[in-house]
Amino acid sequence: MTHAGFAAVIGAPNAGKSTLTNRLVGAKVSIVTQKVQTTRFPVRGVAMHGEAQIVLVDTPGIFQPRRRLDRAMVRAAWGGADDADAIVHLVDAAAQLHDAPADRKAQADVETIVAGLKASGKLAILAINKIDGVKRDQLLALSQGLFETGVYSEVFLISAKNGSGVDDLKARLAALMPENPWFYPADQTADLPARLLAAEITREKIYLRVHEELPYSAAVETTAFQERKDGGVRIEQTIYVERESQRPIVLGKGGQTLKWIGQKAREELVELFDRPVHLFLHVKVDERWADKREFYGNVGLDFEA
Ligand SMILES: Nc1nc2c(ncn2[C@@H]2O[C@H](COP(=O)(O)OP(=O)(O)OP(=O)(O)O)[C@@H](O)[C@H]2O)c(=O)[nH]1
Ligand SMILES: [Mg+2]
Repeated sequence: MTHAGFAAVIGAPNAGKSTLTNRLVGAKVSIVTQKVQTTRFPVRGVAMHGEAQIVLVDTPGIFQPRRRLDRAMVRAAWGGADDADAIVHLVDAAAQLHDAPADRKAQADVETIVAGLKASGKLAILAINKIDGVKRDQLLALSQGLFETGVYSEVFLISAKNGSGVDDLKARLAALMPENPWFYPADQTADLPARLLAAEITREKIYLRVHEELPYSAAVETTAFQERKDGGVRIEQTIYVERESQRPIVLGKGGQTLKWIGQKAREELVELFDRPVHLFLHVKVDERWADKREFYGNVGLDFEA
C-alpha cells in the first residue's frame, strides 16, 4: 500500500527551511542564501521513504509583514500549513539563544508562529535546527520551553546543514503520510516550471553576491526560454531592481558582478537541464515591480493578501 501526503515546513525567515527541504529531498529544489526572506512563494520538493511519498512544501518565512509582498509571502506560508498532512515548525536554535537584533526579531517571529499554531488547533512537529552551532545543554532548556507551549506533538533536534537528525525526522514524516497513490513519479524531485526555476537560480546568485548592498528589492523574470537546434537552450532574463542606484551594484565595475552572476547561474542551469545553456541577463529599474499584479500571479501568490 502506498502513502503520499504534504508536509509543510514553516518557520521564521532564515531558520533553514529551504536547506531542510533540499536535504530531505536529496536534491536542490529551493534556493538558499544567508539572507532573510529568500524564499518568496511555496516551493514543492518530493522525498521518497520506502512506500511513502512526502511532498515537502517549503514556505516563505513568517515575519511581521510591512509591504504587499511581505503580506503575500506570510499568507502563502500559512496557506501551506493549512493544507498539509504534517507541519514542521523549524526553529533556528542559535537565534533563540542569542541576543543580536536579528535574533530578537526571530524570537518574536517564533512567538507569532506559536500563537498561529495555537489558533489553528493543529499540532506541529518542532524541529530545532542549526544544532551544529550550539551547546548540547542549552538545547534541552530550549526544547522544553518551546514544547510547553502545547502546540507540538514531538521534538527533533537537527542540523539541516550537516544532516544530523534529518533521517529520523524523515522517517517520522513518512509515517504520518496518509494512504494515497503517489502524486508524482518516484524519480521526480521538483515541480517548478523550468522558467521559474531558472529565475530562482539567478536570484540566488544575486543574493549570494550582493546581499549586503541590495535589500529584498530584486526580482528575476525569465523572458525567453527557447530550445535551440543544437540541443541547447537560450534563456533571457530580466533582473528588476527598485532604484537607479542599485543598477551599478548589480552590474559591478565594468560589468564584473553581473558577469559573475551570469556565470554561476549558467553553470547550475547546465547541470539542472543537462544541456548547453546560453544565458542573457538584463538589468531594469522598476520602482514598482513589487506592486505589479502579474508578478504575484506568476508565482502563485495572492496579490490582495
Ligand atoms: N550552521 C547551520 N546553518 C544552517 C543550517 N541550516 C541552514 N543554515 C544556514 O542558514 C541560512 C538560511 O538558510 P535557508 O535554508 O535559506 O533558510 P530559510 O528558512 O529557507 O530562509 P527564508 O527563505 O529566507 O525564510 C543559510 O546560510 C544556510 O546555510 C544548519 O543546520 N546549521
Ligand atoms: Mg527559504
